[in-house]
Amino acid sequence: MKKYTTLSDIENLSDIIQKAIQLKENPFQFKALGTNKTLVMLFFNSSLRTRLSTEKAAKNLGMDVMILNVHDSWNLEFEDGANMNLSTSEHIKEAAQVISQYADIIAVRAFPSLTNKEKDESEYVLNSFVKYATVPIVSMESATAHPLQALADAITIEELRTKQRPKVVLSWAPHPKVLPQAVANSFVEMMQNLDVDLTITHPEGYELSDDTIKNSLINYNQEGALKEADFVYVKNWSRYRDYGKILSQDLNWMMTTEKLGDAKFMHCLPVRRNVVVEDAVLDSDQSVVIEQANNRTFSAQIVLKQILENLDR
Ligand code: SN0
Repeated sequence: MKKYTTLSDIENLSDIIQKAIQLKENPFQFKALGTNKTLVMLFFNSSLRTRLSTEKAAKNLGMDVMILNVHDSWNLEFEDGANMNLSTSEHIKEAAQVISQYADIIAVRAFPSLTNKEKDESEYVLNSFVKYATVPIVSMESATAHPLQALADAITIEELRTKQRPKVVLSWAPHPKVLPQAVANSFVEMMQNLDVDLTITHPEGYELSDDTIKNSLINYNQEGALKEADFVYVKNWSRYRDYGKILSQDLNWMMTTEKLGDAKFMHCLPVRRNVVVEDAVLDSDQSVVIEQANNRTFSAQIVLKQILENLDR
């Protein structure tokens, strides 16, 4: 693997899922691979799981890890040809090359603005690192995608499925904040590439981009969509078409034990209790959110491993 910024960087999906599951059995067996290699993790946004699981994954492979919260650093300029006489102190052209002197792999978290659709969709932060860094880039959630989460979710479903082709439902949930579509986008794309029966359910107006939906089934009736589900992935996202907007009348979309039926409950976390999902679901043994979080380590570890194996020095 040369980089991991989109799911299409995965060469063989079923193979990488199986290899991640194998890593779990003996996480330290490739400790020599990362010795004397450094992962630099750059955060433009908050993180709990991503930061700790990716650091753990790197350390399991013997790597050194350095973390920079970008807001503690210089204000970066991304525009080509900018006249930098205002608030930005350093251009990404220098910054990315400089960080590359200290890193063998750079991981970046950069959420969207959710105000400027075109700019968000250009993925200018992530893609500037891809363009100007001289080492491989890993996305730790970008404006439009969260590929490490989707890989962890695929591992979780593979481990827990009790039938060849489980029914998976992505169910939108209410939320007080304007959230990205990234997790939903990557989850849908991942499910489209697995042997699952996928249904997406959300109120009208919350359609994801056509590029994401492709031929996937959308059912605006949550109850109908949830029938006979094996896995229910609950997630809020803000509107894509009326970009970054929230409709007001959403509250009965919260996931409850009644709606969940016999399905497993999935969420990437962090989750707002009793807004997105009621306590009884999260506190039941149908919730697999902790397993998902655990699999974040092995999703990151298999990705870092495959990139380390491809480093030409
Ligand atoms: C982020 C999102 O993309 O939805 C990260 C998920 C991995 N979630 C949030 O920002 C939730 C913040 C909140 O206040 O609930």
